[in-house]
Amino acid sequence: RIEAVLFDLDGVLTDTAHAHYLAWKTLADEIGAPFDEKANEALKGVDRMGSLDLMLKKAPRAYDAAERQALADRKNGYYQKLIEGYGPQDLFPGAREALEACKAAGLKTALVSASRNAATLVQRLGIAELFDHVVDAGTIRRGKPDPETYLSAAAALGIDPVHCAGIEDAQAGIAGLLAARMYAVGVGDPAVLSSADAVVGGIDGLRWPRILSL
Ligand code: G16
Ligand code: MG
Repeated sequence: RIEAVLFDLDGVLTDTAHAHYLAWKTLADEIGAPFDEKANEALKGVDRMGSLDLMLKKAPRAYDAAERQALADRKNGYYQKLIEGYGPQDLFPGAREALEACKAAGLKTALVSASRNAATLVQRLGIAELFDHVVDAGTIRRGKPDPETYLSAAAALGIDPVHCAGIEDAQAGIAGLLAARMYAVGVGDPAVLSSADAVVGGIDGLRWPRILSL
């Protein structure tokens, strides 16, 4: 029985996944590293420094720790510029309704984003009050695909992980949910998210009575 639903942010509730891609793409072009949307799939859900390391794999030269920190900060600057004007209009269709349906059904909800910008974003999107818990990405030692993000949310909600479902758009997220022994719902391309327990095209495609009866 599902008692809590854990929502990823980027790519599930709003289209920041594309903003992250554009920010990485700008940085990659500046340093001459080949990077495209296909390569970006592996970065989805992965924390900032982990994403940087993946992007730098094809960079023309190596970067030391101080340089990598500066590159990560630069990417975050580009990203923050892109999300400056975000508001409720940037929620995916059905996102608020999905959260409200969970609350109406008596389920607990949590935000399980790997993003250090997540708390700011949910405020701007006007959905902060619909979460019982928001994971602080800054306190997570091992990010997705490690299960820590999801297990910390379950602990904060006081719900056994096996009674949690999670909704994710990233391969790393589905892997993390399964490692946490949670029910994994993928949002996006079934070919990319093949290990998920169920896949829907978008958050508006989630049939809530079905999810609730799992
Ligand atoms: C998101 C994105 C990732 C991003 C990460 C860290 O995770 O999917 O691409 O690298 O957050 O973001 P920031 O640089 O803002 O801390 P999620 O878990 O919401 O999909
Ligand atoms: Mg995501």
